[in-house]
Formats: sequence, structure tokens, C-alpha cells
Amino acid sequence: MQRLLVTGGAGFIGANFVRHVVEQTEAAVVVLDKLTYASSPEALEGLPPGRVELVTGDVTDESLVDTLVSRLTGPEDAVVHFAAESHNDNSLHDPSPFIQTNIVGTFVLLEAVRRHEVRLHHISTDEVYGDLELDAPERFTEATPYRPSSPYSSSKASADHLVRAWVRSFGVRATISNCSNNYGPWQHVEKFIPRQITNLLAGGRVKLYGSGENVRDWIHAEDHSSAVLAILDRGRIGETYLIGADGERSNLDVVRTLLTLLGHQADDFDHVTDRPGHDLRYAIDSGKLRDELGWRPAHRDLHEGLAATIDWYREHRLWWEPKKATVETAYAAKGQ
Ligand code: NAD
Ligand code: TDX
Repeated sequence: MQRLLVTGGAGFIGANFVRHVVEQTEAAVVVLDKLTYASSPEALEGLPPGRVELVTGDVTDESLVDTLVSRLTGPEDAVVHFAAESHNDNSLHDPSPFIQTNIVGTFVLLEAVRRHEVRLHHISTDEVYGDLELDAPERFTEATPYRPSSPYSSSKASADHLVRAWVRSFGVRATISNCSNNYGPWQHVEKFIPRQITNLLAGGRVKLYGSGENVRDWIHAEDHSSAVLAILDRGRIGETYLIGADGERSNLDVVRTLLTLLGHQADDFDHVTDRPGHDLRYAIDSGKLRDELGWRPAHRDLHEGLAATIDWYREHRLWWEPKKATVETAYAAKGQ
């Protein structure tokens, strides 16, 4: 039986991935997660016994990581590395945990997979490529030069460079994927879409940074998961694959859609203080992934996806409500 070690598997995308693996494969999963404020161990509840084990621990803990990686002895076994500090705004307030987890954590994992000759798939982001002009004809490809802007994106870029160096210098069997902005169930209320949905469900107001002209390229977390499975299964070692679902929208457009879906006037929102260094536009060309591996997204209609996500947050109030006050107090202190 295939065994996967999924770091950060109690986070938003990691937990969606673990659920997807349980539904779509026979693999057994060990999750290594520090259970930071961003985690949702609840998302792993109810999965079939024997398929998923949660180990609480830090990806920078060399001895623990070595032990877990040493158990991956089968030819199909692999590590899928999601664990990260993931929120840009937090990285502007205190970059330190981003350097520790995202860079040092990836280094510790690389050394363990090198020692035990285990396959690694490293999860990264389109933010390593910096941003594009609104009217630029091009989108990011695997050949776009790295130009990260924030402490978060530069820590992810550093981790990507380490992975490539370990492939070339030590022959580590690794692949990398850089995905665009995810949405869907279990996303923390600090992030853009769940923040606005839960603000409205809690009787508050929508908060748009700056003018709202910034563009993000949205993909459902389930499509990110199916792409990662395709790369694990058929991806070429040493290669990078960009993951995206042609979901470019301005933040203003997303906010108007959410307001309308929740029965409010489309312009009933607050403009708040912009994010320092705010990237203008991300856009992914996922042609390589589609042509080489035959991957296609299942969620192609963002409007439908957002409506379903609103329903999910309506039904999971007990999960998100206790997280809301701390997040909103921190945003309010920054005028956001
Ligand atoms: P998240 O913040 O929701 O989850 C991160 C998880 O990692 C949490 O469960 C947390 O407890 C765990 N973690 C943090 N530090 C750890 C440590 N030192 N040791 C072990 N576990 C630790 O993040 P997410 O949005 O699910 O992102 C997951 C991955 O996907 C990240 O690598 C991120 O860079 C990447 N990514 C995210 C997006 C997005 O839109 N959210 C897009 C592209 C790529
Ligand atoms: O309240 C808000 N209002 C607002 O206008 C928040 C929280 C955000 N925004 C804007 C900032 C961005 O332009 O919305 C956009 C999306 O913001 P985030 O959800 O913070 O995502 P982003 O900074 O784009 O990064 C996300 O996608 C790439 C993830 O958090 C990263 O982990 C991933 O790598």
C-alpha cells in the first residue's frame, strides 16, 4: 500500500488534499502538523480509521522528521510538503516564523528525503514570480524569472531554490508545483474570501484593500489536490508544474459577487488601508500540466464555486466563529 507523509495536512489545502487522497486512492496518510492557529484538525475528523494518522509536531524538528521519513520504504511512498506560514499580511507584521517554517522546515525535510532516498513533492505558490501589470498579455509560466515581493513569497521562493539545488546536487527525487489562489472549505477566516463571507454572516461589513483593482487567479482547493495527485503519479522528477484554473478576477469583482450572493447591494463595502507592497496581478498558464499530464480542473465556474463556499461557511459556523474576534481585532489595529 502506498504511504504518504503530508506536512501541513491539518491546514486549509493540506486537509482538502488528505480528504481527496482518501476518496480517490488507497493510500495511507500520515499528517505531520504543528497545529498552529491556522490549522483545522476538525477537517480530518470522520475519515476512515486506519487511513489517516495525525502526528503533532514541527517540520523543523530533525529527529521527528527523520523518523517519519524513514518509514516511507515502499517504491510509491512520498512526502507531500504543504506545511508553511501562508498569510502575506502576517509576514509583514512578523517575518520570523516564515523564515523558520518555510525555509528551515524545507531544508530539514530535504535532508531527510536525501538520507532515506524518498520522493518529495513540494507545494509552492505563484507569488514567487512577483506580479504582472493589469493589461500585460503574458501569464506566469515555468520559465518566468523569480521576483518575490513579500517576506512570505520570498520565503517560498527560497524553499523552491533549495528543492532545485537538492535535485541537481544530490539527485533527490523531487517535483515542485506553484499554484494560484485557492478557495473552498476550511480556509481560515484571515484570508480574503472567507473573511468577507464570515463578516457578512456575522452582520459585519466587507473590507476591500485599496481600490480593489488587484487581480487574483482563483482555483478550488479540490482542483489543486487533483493536480498534485497527477504530478505525484505522472510528473517528471526534477520538473516544476504551474497549477491554475483560468480564474482571474479583480478583488472588486469577487467582493461584488459575494455581496450579491448574500443578498446585499453590490457596492455595500468599505475601502480599507491597502497592504504595503500589494502585488497587482497574478495569472497562471497551466498549459504544461494540462498537456503533459492531461490534468483538467473540475470547478470551472467561479460564481458557482463561491455560492457553494458560502453555503459551506453557513453550515460550519461553530468552526469559524471562535476564530473571528482575534482576526478582526488584528485587522482593525492596522486600519483594515
Ligand atoms: P494554511 O496556513 O491554511 O495551513 C498551513 C498548515 O501548516 C497549518 O495546518 C499549520 O499548522 C501547518 N504548519 C505551520 N507551520 C508548521 C511547522 N513548523 N511544522 C508543521 N506544520 C506547520 O496554509 P494553506 O493555505 O493551506 O497553504 C498550504 C500550502 O500551499 C503552503 O505551502 C502555501 O504556501 C501553499 N499555497 C497556498 C495557496 C493559497 O491560496 N492558500 C496558494 C498556492 C500555494
Ligand atoms: O480583507 C481583505 N481584503 C482584501 O482586499 C484581505 C484579507 C485581502 N484582500 C486582498 C489582498 C489580495 O489582493 O485580497 C487578495 C487576496 O488576499 P489573501 O487571501 O490574503 O491572499 P494572497 O495575499 O493573494 O495570497 C494567497 O494566495 C497565494 C495565499 O494566502 C497564499 O498562501 C498563496 O501563496
